Amino acid sequence: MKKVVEAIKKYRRFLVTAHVNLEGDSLGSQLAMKELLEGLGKKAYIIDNDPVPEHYKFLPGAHEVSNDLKAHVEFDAALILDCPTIKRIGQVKKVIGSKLIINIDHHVSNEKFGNINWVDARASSAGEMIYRLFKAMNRPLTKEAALYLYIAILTDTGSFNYDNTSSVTHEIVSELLGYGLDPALVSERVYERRSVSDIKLLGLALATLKVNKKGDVAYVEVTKKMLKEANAEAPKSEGFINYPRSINKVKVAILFKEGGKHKGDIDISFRSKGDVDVNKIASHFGGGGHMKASGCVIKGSLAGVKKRVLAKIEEMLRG
Ligand SMILES: [Mn+2]
Repeated sequence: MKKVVEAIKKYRRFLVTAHVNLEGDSLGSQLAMKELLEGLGKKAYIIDNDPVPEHYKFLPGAHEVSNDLKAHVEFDAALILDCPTIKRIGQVKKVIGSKLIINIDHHVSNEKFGNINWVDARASSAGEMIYRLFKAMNRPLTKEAALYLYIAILTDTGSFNYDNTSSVTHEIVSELLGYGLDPALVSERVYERRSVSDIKLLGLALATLKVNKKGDVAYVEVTKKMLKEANAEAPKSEGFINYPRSINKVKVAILFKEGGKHKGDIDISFRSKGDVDVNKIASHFGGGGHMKASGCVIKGSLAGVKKRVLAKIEEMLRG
């Protein structure tokens, strides 16, 4: 962290980015980082591979996120947030080129790809790390920054339900709420602005639920056909995996998803309950994440990919 603070003091212009498929933590931590940099009189440009999801467009800084990968921005260093691997920033890598990279992340699988790496797997979220950066640099929070950090922590802790939630998390959140945030309103904006087709897609996905013989592995799938049927443009399946995970005795939940950006890719998410390390499973297939939440992408047919993944999980569970 000391090196990050030094670099922020030293340089003047920063490109800020995060992983593809923006969500609460990647978006919130980037916007808060921009507030911090601008408060210090620095220039900050947020460039991401993917657009701001519809339900986050209410954030005051949402319009400051650019997807212009050909933008000619002058910057001295790139701040990469919430990314375990450099690959996860997608096409933004081309914009960064050979510039200095500062990697700030809380994924246990982080590959330390930066020139400066601040990785803290005990942090609940990248947002929590940016909060600590404000404190380390003696910078006051703004109401906007408090909102961004609150959303980052709220979403990455599963609304303070996952075991990355601690008394420290609540202390930070208590301070953030002191800036006049309205938690009920934030929750409604973040979680209750789904479209009818989102819910139809959830119904179709839940109908595919399967559980293994032992009853400790449960999985659902989202296919291209379902996307059409639900009239869903993109596979918006945030939160679907919580349903198989919520089943009694299930230790590993999986979501298999077709219809991602690259043809022939199956996107896979893993969640675990208890002491199964799903980061290990995802890492085996070239992905990564956290002990209880991870993901990977495998090329192949849905049936073939499912077979491979399920066999690996059985092997890991049964040794
Ligand atoms: Mn995160």
